[in-house]
Amino acid sequence: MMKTTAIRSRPVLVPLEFPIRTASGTVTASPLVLIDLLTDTGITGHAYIFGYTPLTLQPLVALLDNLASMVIGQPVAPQALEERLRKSFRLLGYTGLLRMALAGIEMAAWDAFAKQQQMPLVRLIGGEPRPIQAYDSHSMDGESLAVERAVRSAKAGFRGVKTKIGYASFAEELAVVRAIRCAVGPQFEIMVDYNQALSVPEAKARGRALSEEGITWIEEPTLQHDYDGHAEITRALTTPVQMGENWFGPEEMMLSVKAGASDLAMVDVMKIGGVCGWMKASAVAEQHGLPLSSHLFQEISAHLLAASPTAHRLEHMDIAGSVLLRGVTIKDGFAVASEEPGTGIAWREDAVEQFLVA
Ligand code: SMN
Ligand code: MG
Repeated sequence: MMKTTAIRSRPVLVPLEFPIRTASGTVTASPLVLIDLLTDTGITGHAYIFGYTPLTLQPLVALLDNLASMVIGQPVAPQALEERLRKSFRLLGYTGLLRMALAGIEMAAWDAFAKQQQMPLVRLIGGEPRPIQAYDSHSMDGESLAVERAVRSAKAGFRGVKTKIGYASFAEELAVVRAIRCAVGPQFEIMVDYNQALSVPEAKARGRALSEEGITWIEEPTLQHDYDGHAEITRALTTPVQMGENWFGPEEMMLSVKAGASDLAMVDVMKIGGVCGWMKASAVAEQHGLPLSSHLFQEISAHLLAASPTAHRLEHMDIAGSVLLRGVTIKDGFAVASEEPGTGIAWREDAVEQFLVA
């Protein structure tokens, strides 16, 4: 059985074509930790985690360096590894930066294991590679840039875009939505994302006022941990409510689903706890009839959605492309997972060197 010999974690600050501007803050450059899981066969598993702010990079690297001792010398059996690591931290609690770091190790282990089995991840977990409809995910861009980006996405073959709202006035965001609709036509999907910015009453008011705009989903209208508040908004609106990117683990997804917080589910493979966490979340989504979409991490999410029975939409937001040799393939608005062994994640070492954070 292949065994881990080392874990290498490198913090990088990767340029973004556009800042990720949201109603709850802006990410101007992408803070990533690139993780390599080295093995005694010469195979190396690769994964990255997203730190949201540069402030988390050094703590995540320090945490990963400390966690390495729990993995080195152990077989690269990703499910057993994830279970053992998860159970080791029951007293501390398995959330926050710890869960993010452990998910990074787990995803790198799955990449190494899939390479050893000479299979793309989707096949290793029993799925069939299949195209997943994607949407191009934009920011709180203001009317003219929002329209410019939507038109560019449509020309690139996407069949939908997400625009972030939560502007000071509802009139502003209605103007943005209507300007996009005017530019892309009635068949194009428009999703909106409030990034937790509204109170429940304001979310109900604005959501109702958007009800005739043909919006595909309204995302995180209120605070992400307020499952009852989301449920009240979901009950009040006709437009589907989307949430889930901030669920730390399937356990938080279960609490949200039990509260009836949303009509749709979107899972962040890092926060949900890696591939194992995703597969449990996928089962919950199927049991509760929730269409399942991804949050960030488009390369590995293309594999995981292809193996998810209620797969809905892949979020296309390129937070790591500058340091990757290959990105996810988008054909006619559909994402296709790489057919090469593993997850398809590999570093452009020259770029890694350039963006490394000291
Ligand atoms: C989002 C939030 C924070 C960083 C990247 C993206 C956003 C999304 O909520 O859904 O893409
Ligand atoms: Mg979001």
